[in-house]
Amino acid sequence: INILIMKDAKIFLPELIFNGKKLIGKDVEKSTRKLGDLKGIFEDEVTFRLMDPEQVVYYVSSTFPVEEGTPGGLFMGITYLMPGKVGNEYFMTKGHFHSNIDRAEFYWGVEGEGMLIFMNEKREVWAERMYPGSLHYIPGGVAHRVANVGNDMLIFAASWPSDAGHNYETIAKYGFARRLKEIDGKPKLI
Ligand code: PAN
Ligand code: ZN
Repeated sequence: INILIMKDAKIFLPELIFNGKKLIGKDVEKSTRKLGDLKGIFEDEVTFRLMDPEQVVYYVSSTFPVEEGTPGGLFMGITYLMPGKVGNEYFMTKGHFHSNIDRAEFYWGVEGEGMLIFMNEKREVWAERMYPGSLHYIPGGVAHRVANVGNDMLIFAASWPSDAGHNYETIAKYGFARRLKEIDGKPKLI
């Protein structure tokens, strides 16, 4: 009897679309990092100063379904990192530890060729190649940064806990213990 009078549960369309390249939806927020915002992260400061500070190095489209800092929620963002170099050092993201340092994250490659650089609290550095379909688990306590090692735009996606937070200060002050440079046409962590 009950079954006969029960209404169907609602079926909705998704609020967000990730069409493999773009994150689409009403609450998608875009942030942009220009060369001028990345002062101090590249080694060759002479070359850096000759470059256009207005040049866009990367932008991130993100969705924040809950308020920043909420325990248990998740965020997602797609990063579009341009090809280029400052001297022989590839264009890269600022890089950060999470403010709640034990919070982990997934990155996955969507388009282009990249290198995901990891550094733990002991300042040990390692890297993984990033390419369409590559999936990367970034454990808690590990700083992360991505460099574009190809000739085209690098697109990668990320999902991180809503209470991770971003600590950019440690990397701004001490950097990564190694730099990813193009040596004899190949990326090397030196
Ligand atoms: C990513 C990064 C994004 C940009 O969404 O925030 O790739 O890199 P920076 O934040 O280092 O400038 C992420 O790791 N979120 O936690
Ligand atoms: Zn992160």
